[in-house]
Amino acid sequence: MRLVVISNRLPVTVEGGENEVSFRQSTGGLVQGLSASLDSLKDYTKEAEYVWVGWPGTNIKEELQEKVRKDLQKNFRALPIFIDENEMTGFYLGFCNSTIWPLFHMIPSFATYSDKYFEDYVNVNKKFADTVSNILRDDDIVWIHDYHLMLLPQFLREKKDVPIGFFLHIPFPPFEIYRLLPKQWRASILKGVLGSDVIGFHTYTYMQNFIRTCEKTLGIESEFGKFKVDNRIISVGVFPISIDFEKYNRATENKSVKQEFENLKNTFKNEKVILSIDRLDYTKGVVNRLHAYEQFLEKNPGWHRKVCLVMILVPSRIGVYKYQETKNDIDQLVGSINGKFGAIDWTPIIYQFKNLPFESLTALYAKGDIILVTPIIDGMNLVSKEYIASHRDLNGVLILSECAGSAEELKKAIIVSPNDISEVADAIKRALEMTIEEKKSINKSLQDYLSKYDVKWWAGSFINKLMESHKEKIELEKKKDVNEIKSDMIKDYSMAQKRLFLLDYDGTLVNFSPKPELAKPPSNLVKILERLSKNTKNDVVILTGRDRETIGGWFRNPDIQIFAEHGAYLRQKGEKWIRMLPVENGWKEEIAHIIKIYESRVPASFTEMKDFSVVFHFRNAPEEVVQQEIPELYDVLKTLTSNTGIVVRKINKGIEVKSAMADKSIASLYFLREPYDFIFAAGDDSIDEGIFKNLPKRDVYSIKVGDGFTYANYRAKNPEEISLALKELSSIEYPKKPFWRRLVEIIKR
Ligand code: GDG
Repeated sequence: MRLVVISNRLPVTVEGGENEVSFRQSTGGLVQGLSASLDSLKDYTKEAEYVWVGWPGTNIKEELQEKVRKDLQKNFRALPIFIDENEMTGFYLGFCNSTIWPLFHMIPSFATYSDKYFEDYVNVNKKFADTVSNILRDDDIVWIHDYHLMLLPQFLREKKDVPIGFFLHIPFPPFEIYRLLPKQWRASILKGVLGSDVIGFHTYTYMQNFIRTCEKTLGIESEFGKFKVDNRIISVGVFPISIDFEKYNRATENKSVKQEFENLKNTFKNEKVILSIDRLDYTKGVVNRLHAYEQFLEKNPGWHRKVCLVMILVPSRIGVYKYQETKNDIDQLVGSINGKFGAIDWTPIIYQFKNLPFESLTALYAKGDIILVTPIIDGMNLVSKEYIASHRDLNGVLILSECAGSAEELKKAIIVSPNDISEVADAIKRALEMTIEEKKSINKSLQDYLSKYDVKWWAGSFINKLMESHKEKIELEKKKDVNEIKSDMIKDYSMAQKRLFLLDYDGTLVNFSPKPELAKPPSNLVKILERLSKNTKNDVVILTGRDRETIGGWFRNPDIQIFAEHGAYLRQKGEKWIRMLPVENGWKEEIAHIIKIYESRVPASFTEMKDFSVVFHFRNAPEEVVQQEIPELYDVLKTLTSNTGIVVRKINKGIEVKSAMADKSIASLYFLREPYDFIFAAGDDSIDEGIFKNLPKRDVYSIKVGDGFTYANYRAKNPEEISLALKELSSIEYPKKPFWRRLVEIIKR
């Protein structure tokens, strides 16, 4: 097995001369994280076999491409994707960084929408799919990274069915912001990501946003972080990225880091060092941070000459206007603060706009008395984690924005609102005055956490999940059709002494029809169930959401047992209907009132009121209206009923709102208390899965009707296959009446 890592940028940058090229290791959150974790993948991939696919960071002349490809493959296990300069501009500076980046960071006013950019985005994603599919082996697993490649999972899946994971390194915005993308783009992107088997986010908030956005945009439904789309299960999970803790923690053992650290100590003999280290980006909150530092200096003249803000800004996305604008604002503000407070012998801000080598970066981390990490919004933020890890003496203070993903983990830091300038200014003072004991206790616990949940843990847990979901998929595909196991089933049935049949009705015993009342059972089906239930060894139970009058009217034979309205009513062998649940239906009118509003908007829809549920049917409504109105109604109903005993679920062409206690899977337990040595259970939708899960492991023939994920052991293509199986079972052991007996019966009539 080989891991194929795909990201927009390769971890090596190729610098192209006219006739020659040289290679340089790239920096950046993702690169740092993955490089460190690849070694730890030995557990999953033999000898950590991997290949990294991505853009080499520069436009390479066609004549040089073959040489670059060979060098990268040989020395870096990397496969380059060469992209035309014009297309790259539209893709990277355009759609990625002028549309997705601002929108996903919830700054919609910075986003631009251009058809040409989106076209480039599609084409580049296709190019990745073409190149990768050419090298993919059957036993590869693929891990795609970040917002540049959100269409790739689907494009790749269409070419080769291998396990595909996708990880988003930036936030996923709430639906209301995501919706600002033009309609076609927003659906394509979600469908693209859903081509994966596992989708990972840094935090639960991003994950929830994604799930809700998929539900509202595509009308699909999730359960326990899993989508079932077509015949695939897609798991959505939280995997907070981290750092190579050991590498940062031991950095000062390195000779040159030690030397730089000593130099810094000399330079800042009389000043406390406040650090500010980021890639140039408007999301990082640098301008606000400078205002806070300014206010701190204003409020605390006693600290003048005793502090210095060392600000490193790493050049990034040169060519995107908003970045140049942010840079201008920062330059101006630094000048103004230094001008206002500085003196011949004191510069309040030392500012560098460049990329530092790792040694200088870690020496700075180790020396910095305080670090200000105050992004307006940040997916995770690795700088905050690297600083804590690098401060081996436990003597630093992290001031961290509550809007960084890392704030969900590093709760013991001084947490601030990045827009509250006074709060940040006061936090600087508090940090400067913090006792060594307090700092040590905070940093110790943060370091303990980071050393345990490091980047290896991150990558390992993601890959683990991907492997698990792959195993699950193989199991799912292995499930046999009921026709293939019939002879075993008949044999087991014949030998059994006590048998149970748990049968869903709509979609399982009969096909769906345009109107619920038309899905009447054919007379042969009624006869089959009558024959089966007449056998004293058998308990035949229909479990349905239908009301008891309808279902009871269709199956009048008292030997057939029925749970109606999802288990709210039971008709046991030879008995009358009994109510199984207490009546507590105050909510029904309220829900019906909301549904009525949508009924008026959705032509040909209607509402069915049952004793324990309200069902909104729209099977005959025009598809475009359904797509427009139903996700909204579903969302409204779910929100209104959260934290109540009411559940909302999608059914075939409908939405059902019911008491949580009226639940077929709970009802099935009523019969499952008894020991049976043969169980036949059939169902077609997600609610029947609850029944399948309840069944014992042995002597069970559980059958899912139709495609899709299931906990059942076997599959049937349609209700006809179920009827046929039941028919065959019903004719076993049903003793043929002797001729004289039949004659007596005829005479009696
Ligand atoms: C994205 C998400 C998420 C910085 N300056 C220098 C330098 N760096 C390195 C740091 C750190 C990385 O760059 C920056 O990572 P961040 O996480 O802070 O931010 P983004 O670049 O925006 O990363 C972010 C991340 O992806 C991972 O998922 O956390 O939220 O936006 O590793 O050390 N490295 C060197 N010199 C520098 O001057 N060598």
